[in-house]
Amino acid sequence: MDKQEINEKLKQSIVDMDPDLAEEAANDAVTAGLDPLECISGGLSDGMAVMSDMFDDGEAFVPDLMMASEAFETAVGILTANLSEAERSQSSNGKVLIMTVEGDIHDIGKNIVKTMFEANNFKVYDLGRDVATDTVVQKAKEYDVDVICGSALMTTTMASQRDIINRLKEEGIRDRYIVMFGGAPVSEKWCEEIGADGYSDTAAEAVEVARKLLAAKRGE
Ligand code: B12
Repeated sequence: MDKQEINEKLKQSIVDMDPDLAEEAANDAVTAGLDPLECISGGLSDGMAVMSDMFDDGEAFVPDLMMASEAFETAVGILTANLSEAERSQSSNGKVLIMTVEGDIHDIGKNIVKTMFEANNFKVYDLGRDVATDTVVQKAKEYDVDVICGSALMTTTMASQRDIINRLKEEGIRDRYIVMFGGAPVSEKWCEEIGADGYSDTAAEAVEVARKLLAAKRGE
C-alpha cells in the first residue's frame, strides 16, 4: 500500500466510524514508515472534516460523531506511540499548558495541537477538557509555563477564552505568558478583541506562531 492509499484508508475509517479499520490503517501507516503527523493532519483530519460537514448538514448525529472520534483517537494512539522519545517533549523549546476551555468537551483539535507541540520539542502539560478557568491560571503558575493554549469549539464557550485573559489580568500576571487560542469558531479578530497574543487555524501553524512569539519575547 502506498502513502495515498493508506491516507485514504485512514480517512475512510473516520467516515465509516470504524475504530477497527482505524487501527488497521494506523498500523499500515506505521509499517510503511509514514510520518505520523502527516497522517493525523492529512488522512484522519480529512475524515473528520467530512463528518463535520455531514453533521452540519443533518446527515450525521452525535452518536456518529462519538464513534468517529473513537476511531480518530484509536488511530492517533497508534501513530503517536511510534514517535521517538526525542520527538516527544524534551522541553527544549518551552513549556506549553493546553486545554479545552470551561464548558466545552470537544478535544480532538486540542489533542492534535498537543501532538504537534510535543513533536516539536515542547514540554506539554495537558489539562484535558472542560477545564475551569481557575484551574488554568493555577496550573500555569504551578508549572511556570511559557505558553497557554486554549481550545473552544462552540461560540458559547469562546467566552471562557476571554475569562482566562481577564483572570490573568486580575492577578497581575498577564505579561508572564504567551496566550494563544484556537478552535473552529475562533478567529484572529476574536483573539485580538480579547487581547490574546496568537491565533492559528491549524495545529502545524500553531507551533510556528508560538515559536515566533517566544523568540520575540526572549528578544532573539
Ligand atoms: C466531533 C464533534 C463532537 C464530538 C466531540 C468529540 C471529542 N472528543 O472532541 C461530540 C459528539 C462529543 C460532540 C458533542 C457536542 N457538540 Co459537537 N461537534 C463536533 C464536530 C462535528 C467536529 C469538531 C472536531 O473535532 N473537528 C475536527 C478538529 C480537528 O478541528 P478543530 O477542533 O477545529 O481543531 C483544529 C483547529 O481549529 C486548530 N485548533 C483547535 N484548537 C486549538 C487551540 C489553539 C490554541 C490553536 C492555536 C489552534 C487550535 O487546530 C486543530 C487541528 O488543525 C463539530 C462541527 C464543526 N463544524 O466543527 C461539532 C460542533 C462543534 N458541536 C456542536 C455542539 C452544539 C455539540 C453539543 C452541544 C451537542 C449536543 N447537543 O450534545 C455537544 C457539546 C457538549 C459540550 N459541553 O461541549 C456545535 C457547536 C455550535 C456552537 N454553539 O458553536 C458544532 C459546531 C456542530 C454544529 N454545527 O452545530 N461534538
